[in-house]
Amino acid sequence: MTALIGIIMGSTSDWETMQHAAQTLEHLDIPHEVEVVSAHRTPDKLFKYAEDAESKGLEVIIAGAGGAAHLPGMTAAKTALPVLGVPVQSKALNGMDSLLSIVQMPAGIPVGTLAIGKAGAINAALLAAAIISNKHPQYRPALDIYRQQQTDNVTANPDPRQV
Ligand code: RP5
Repeated sequence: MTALIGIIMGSTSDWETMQHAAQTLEHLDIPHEVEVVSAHRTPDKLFKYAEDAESKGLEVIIAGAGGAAHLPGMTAAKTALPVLGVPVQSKALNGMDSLLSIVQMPAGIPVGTLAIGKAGAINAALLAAAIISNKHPQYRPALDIYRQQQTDNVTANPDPRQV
């Protein structure tokens, strides 16, 4: 099935974080693709990926990167598709560098920026799922079930000492 959501990341070292986006989309049964595309090490590949994304069927791109994290912003500069940025937790600055690099886009080229690390990766997948569900309502029930299960888990375990 043609991928609707593209997950890209600046390095294989980002996979530890970005696998949570992929796992979430697998759980929701939404077709997606995963690829390492580096803004700094493979800039030509990044341009081609972003330029081809829409014509090959992608509707949302999730881009994770750490440190001087230019991948989400440069991707957004080369495609009109929605780009969701995930700041990967860097070793030196705990991801504050990644967050600020991704979130502080100049007006005109938006990147929807999520939280640092695993939470951001999961939420990027959920947000991407919500976006594509507007056009593909068959994916909406899985999102509703996901949320209901969270609610059920909390209400079924109200005493934290027993979890
Ligand atoms: C960024 O540099 C990547 O997104 C990664 O988070 C960071 C470190 O990359 P490696 O040196 O681990 O390949 O471009």
